[in-house]
Amino acid sequence: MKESFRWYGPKDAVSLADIRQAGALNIVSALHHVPNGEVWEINQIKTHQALIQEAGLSWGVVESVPIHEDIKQRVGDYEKYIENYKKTLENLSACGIHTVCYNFMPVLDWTRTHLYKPLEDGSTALSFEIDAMRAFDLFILKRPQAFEEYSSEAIATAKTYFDTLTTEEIKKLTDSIIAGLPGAEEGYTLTQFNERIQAYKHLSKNDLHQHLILFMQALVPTLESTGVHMCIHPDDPPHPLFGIPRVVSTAEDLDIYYNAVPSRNNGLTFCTGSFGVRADNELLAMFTRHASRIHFLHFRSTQRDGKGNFYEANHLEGDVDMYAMVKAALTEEQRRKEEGIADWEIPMRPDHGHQMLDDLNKNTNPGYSAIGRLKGLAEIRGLSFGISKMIPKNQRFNEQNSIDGFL
Ligand code: DNO
Repeated sequence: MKESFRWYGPKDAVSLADIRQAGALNIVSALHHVPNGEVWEINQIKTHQALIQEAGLSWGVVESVPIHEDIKQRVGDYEKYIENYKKTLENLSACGIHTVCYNFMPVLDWTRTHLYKPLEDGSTALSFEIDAMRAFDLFILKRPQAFEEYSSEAIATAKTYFDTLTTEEIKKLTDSIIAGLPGAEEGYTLTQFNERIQAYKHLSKNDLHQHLILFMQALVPTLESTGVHMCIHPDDPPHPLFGIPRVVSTAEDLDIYYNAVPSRNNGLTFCTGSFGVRADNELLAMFTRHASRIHFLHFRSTQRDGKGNFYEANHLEGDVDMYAMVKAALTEEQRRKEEGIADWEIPMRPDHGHQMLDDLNKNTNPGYSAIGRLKGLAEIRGLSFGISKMIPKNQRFNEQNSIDGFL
């Protein structure tokens, strides 16, 4: 796996020099200053790329070129935004960047209710608490439809939770949910957020699936001629929020998408932590089914409690079987090598580390402090090194000569 690290640009508290020391030479980054929907011009891409190259690193993956809300809803200027998107892809390709991550989550990108959940060992983690989310929806946002959508029991529990919150906690919860997490590109006030949500009132899950499919169908000729791999990121969390459907949450969602647009350039970012929040997502089966179109890996683990709550676990703990995931990734790389595919190596970044050690006193992007991600990278690197050493040199690494017998 090509070890990678996300860099948010010159304002990131984690510098390129820090990343160089982590040993991840492949940078995952974006032009966060370009407003959603606008073309990324070649000179802007080159300026950013030069900063990365000067640090002895290379910009291998874009995360993300965001999708304008008009494209998701197919309203307004969506055709213009699709044309702009194609131009951005051509420009990235002209600069030698061929892997682009994106998501199709309506209104919000990834969402957590708490950004600094204290863990027993003194570090902190991102977490998602269902009562907090419902309390926000019902009693802070006061979304008109929310009372019809939740059961009376869920409303009562959320009310009890809400009643414990101080004014400061209400503000913190609101900011965590709608102010925009790192990379989300857009943050909202309560009024703006309510308006954005209402715009989806008439869209069904099937409508959103179709909008995604139509968007990708429009892009495929550009992708195939430029060699760019677009890699959709799963919904995080992988279920609807605020009554709005999400369409990249389950194995069935992936089947709908890839059956409709089978081009290998229509790729997948396999984010173990996002898919792993659902107990009904069989990660290994999903990985194996779509292995040939996985062009980017986000490796992290989440711990769920069966009631809708989860937090970010240590990378080798929690509900994700990281051994199985690393093995599956190495197996796919082996297959690509044997097929003579030049870009056989899959970029992998350790995702969402805990805030720990010196970073506890620093102001860093939630989930993106240096030390926690460095720890995750080191653990995954070790696991990968160990697994690859156990593959007999002259043997194909596949299910038949599975290495499980060694353990
Ligand atoms: C969060 C990230 C997401 C991701 C986007 C991809 O940590 O994984 O923000 O970058 O959803 O478009």
